[in-house]
Amino acid sequence: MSRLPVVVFLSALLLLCEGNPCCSVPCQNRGVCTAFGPQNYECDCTRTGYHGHNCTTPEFLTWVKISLKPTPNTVHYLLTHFKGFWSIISSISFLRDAIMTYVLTSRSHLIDSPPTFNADYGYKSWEAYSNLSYYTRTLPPVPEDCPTPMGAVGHKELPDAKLLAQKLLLRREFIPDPQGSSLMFAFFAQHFTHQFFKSDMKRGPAFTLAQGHGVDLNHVYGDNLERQHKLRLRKDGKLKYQILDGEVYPPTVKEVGVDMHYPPHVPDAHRFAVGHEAFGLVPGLMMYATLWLREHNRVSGVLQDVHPDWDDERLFQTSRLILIGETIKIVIEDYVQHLSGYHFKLKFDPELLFNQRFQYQNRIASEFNTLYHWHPLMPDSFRIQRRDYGYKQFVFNTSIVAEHGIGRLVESFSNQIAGQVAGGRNVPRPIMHVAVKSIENSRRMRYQSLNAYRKRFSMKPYSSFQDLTGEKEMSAVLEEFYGHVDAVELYPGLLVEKPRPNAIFGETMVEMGAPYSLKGLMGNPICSPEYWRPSTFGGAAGFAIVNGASLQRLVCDNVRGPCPVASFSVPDEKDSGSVINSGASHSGDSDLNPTVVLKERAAEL
Ligand code: ACD
Repeated sequence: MSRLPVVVFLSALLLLCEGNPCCSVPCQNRGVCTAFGPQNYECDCTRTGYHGHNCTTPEFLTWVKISLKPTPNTVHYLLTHFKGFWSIISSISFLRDAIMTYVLTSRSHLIDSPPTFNADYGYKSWEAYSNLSYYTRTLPPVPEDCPTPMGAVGHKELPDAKLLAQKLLLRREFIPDPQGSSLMFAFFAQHFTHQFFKSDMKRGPAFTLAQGHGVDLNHVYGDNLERQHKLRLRKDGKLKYQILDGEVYPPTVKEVGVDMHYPPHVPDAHRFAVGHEAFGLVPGLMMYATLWLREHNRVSGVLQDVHPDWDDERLFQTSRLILIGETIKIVIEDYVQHLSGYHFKLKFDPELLFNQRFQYQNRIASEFNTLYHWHPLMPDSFRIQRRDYGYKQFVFNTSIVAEHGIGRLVESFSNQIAGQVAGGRNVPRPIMHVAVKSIENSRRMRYQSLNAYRKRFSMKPYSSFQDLTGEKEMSAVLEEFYGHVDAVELYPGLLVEKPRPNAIFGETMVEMGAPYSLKGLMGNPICSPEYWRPSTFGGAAGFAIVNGASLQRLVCDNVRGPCPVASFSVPDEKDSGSVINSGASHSGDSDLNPTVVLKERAAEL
């Protein structure tokens, strides 16, 4: 687009906008707008690579870069096609390392570190930087004195949140994820993210109780020392547990005395106590909580064998670091790998960043929390060992966990397909209220529009409603509700966005989600040069546990009897129902890799 129409458009917006000239977001390319009275503003273009009144003129090097840079959709296409090519590239170690380093740096450079704004500070301040009880904000809130809720465009009032959700988000008929994500994936997402998305609703949606702002496993160990001490056995570095039917499960609330959120009808015996107060909500969460509890006690046993002289505290603390490492490894190499759909093999290797410009710190952004509301993943009902549970029977029913056992749950959840997240109209009715809340909370926090976020994350803004949804029906509803495509809100926009071909998400979810994710994972202190060495993890044995972690291994090391295939994607019809012999040696990768196991089984038959 030539620059003239942009300037004319921005000037027209400015005329419309009395009060605060920054409401129309005149500064482009991450330039910072400062108002001087109702008519004047200044754009600070420092280090943006652009100059000019509105930071719209690229410097020479920027011009070269943007001219050569492929679009995100092109890069995604290349990475999700040409399987043979990527399998060769992934097997050549220096090429794999170079590409992975580029993925990590190009993504994490999009995140401000140290963090900048929060819901109450749209300009830089020591208060916003230092107050860990807030989520940070990637884009400042829309100023209070703007003519419309989205700044200067769109209607004076936003559409009713319930009506909007009903017309655009509510599921008509279950739409399965074309990438084949399983419920094992969906519950992992829910379990894992609740350690850093933990809004303090007493104070409001802009506040968080998870002040570690990252992967600290507070959902396993509790988010404060008092809770942690109650959950610990205080012997051999272990966590408290109980034995049911010969297997380890979390202890009861009655036994340990920590607060858990259970409704009154849940009997004492079924009130399991774990790190996160809300994990009694669904059996999928309690399944993962049980797996990690078992893993913690298994790892502390391994450490104790190597260091018989270590006390309870050191065994506990070192086991926790190992579990943090295992989690990051599983998230990058199993979870993000699945989600990306890439044929390029992602790699968790902190050393890749040791000679790069990278800050080992992280602050969870409110927008990251909002975009992660992936409720369309949830099915209409939950099928466990051929029994179908509706929401009423599933929610707060922890008896399911010990009744079926962890192995059976893993098997069932790995075989049931989750829903597609983008594309609209796939939020199940029983959890629609969460989607409505998410819209309301975004408004309370004065989020900027979907298009403002697209620009912030180096995407072209959508030019029309149809450009956004890729169809006519929902785009007509959006037009009626918002009046202008630049006024579409972030969360509804993400959920109605056209999915990429055969994908779970649209472009914006990935281009925003990936930077937050990779920065959050690699910004963990255990990935820093001083921490990332065997001694941090108790020596070679502990370091090997971190470096050998996978979802399949987590399951096989912690279920009794035949080990089910544990997978973030559902198997092809012909493959379902496979088991892995947990009595087999776990020394190599191949005996725990579900694909390899399935192929080996197929060859046997
Ligand atoms: C890339 C890798 C592929 C990224 C693909 C999808 C990303 C979309 C959403 C976020 C996905 C996962 C979140 C995982 C971890 C969150 C960790 C947060 C830690 C604080 O192309 O870059």
